[in-house]
Amino acid sequence: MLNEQRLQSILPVGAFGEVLHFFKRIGSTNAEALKLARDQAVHGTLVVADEQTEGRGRSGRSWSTPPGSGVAMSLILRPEEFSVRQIGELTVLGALATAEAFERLGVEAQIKWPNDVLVAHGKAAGVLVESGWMEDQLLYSVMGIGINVLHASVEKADEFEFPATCLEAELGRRVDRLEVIQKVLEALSERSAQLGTGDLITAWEDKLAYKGEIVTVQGGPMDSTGKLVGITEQGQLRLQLFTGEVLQIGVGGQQLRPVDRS
Ligand code: BT5
Repeated sequence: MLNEQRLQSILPVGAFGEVLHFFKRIGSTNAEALKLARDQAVHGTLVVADEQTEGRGRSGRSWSTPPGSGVAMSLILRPEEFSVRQIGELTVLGALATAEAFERLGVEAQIKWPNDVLVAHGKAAGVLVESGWMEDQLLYSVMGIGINVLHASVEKADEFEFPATCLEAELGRRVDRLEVIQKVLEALSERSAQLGTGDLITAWEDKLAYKGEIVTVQGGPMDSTGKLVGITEQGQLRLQLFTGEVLQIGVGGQQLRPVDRS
């Protein structure tokens, strides 16, 4: 069971979760965190919900968090506490920390550029970073992480655009969502010290799914197909087209798909 009291028992983890807002049911933890950030909530404020009714993915897509089965968490991050070189680095941090938390729980995880955490080729988690700006000045960011923990979290998997899985299916045992949150926060805490250094990108690239394979990136200015050769220091995808040219694609709302896994 996930509740405020149990969550408080593991918080804070490093700089995260000194302030907690827990909801049994909410529209979107990211929407709530953005509202709190506008109202001056402090760096590291954590919003967690047992169920989301309007969970958000990127580019207007949705994220499903049925009750009692998944993790929906959002962290408020203030730029004065972080040396973020590029806003895209926060997506890197979120996906990497989630993948590392999964490994500490006992499953191998890969990152499908830019924001999905895959286990056994199925999507088990997604990251959504949203920010508040004043003109070109970054005021705050919210890092939202959605994780499929128990079987019920993927009961609507037929409706998803990409195969989905959950930790319970891959570990073959029930998993305590509190433990998942704790492990993610620990990994975030460790890895956030590496923001602005190349270390984060190197670790991310080691876990990159489909490296050396042919993939399609859809949803940018145009769809592009080519060999996934890696990522740049800024977290852009390096895609080698059939002409030999290497494209660098910045983190946005795109969707990456393998073309042929045979
Ligand atoms: C994401 O978007 O993967 C980002 C998901 C972020 C969710 C967290 S939960 C806490 C916080 N509060 C929010 O409101 N959001 C964040 P994207 O890459 O655009 O993928 C969205 C697509 O994933 C959808 O169009 C579905 O096809 C699929 N999908 C939806 N729910 C899923 C689930 N539980 N597991 C796997 N795939 C899912």
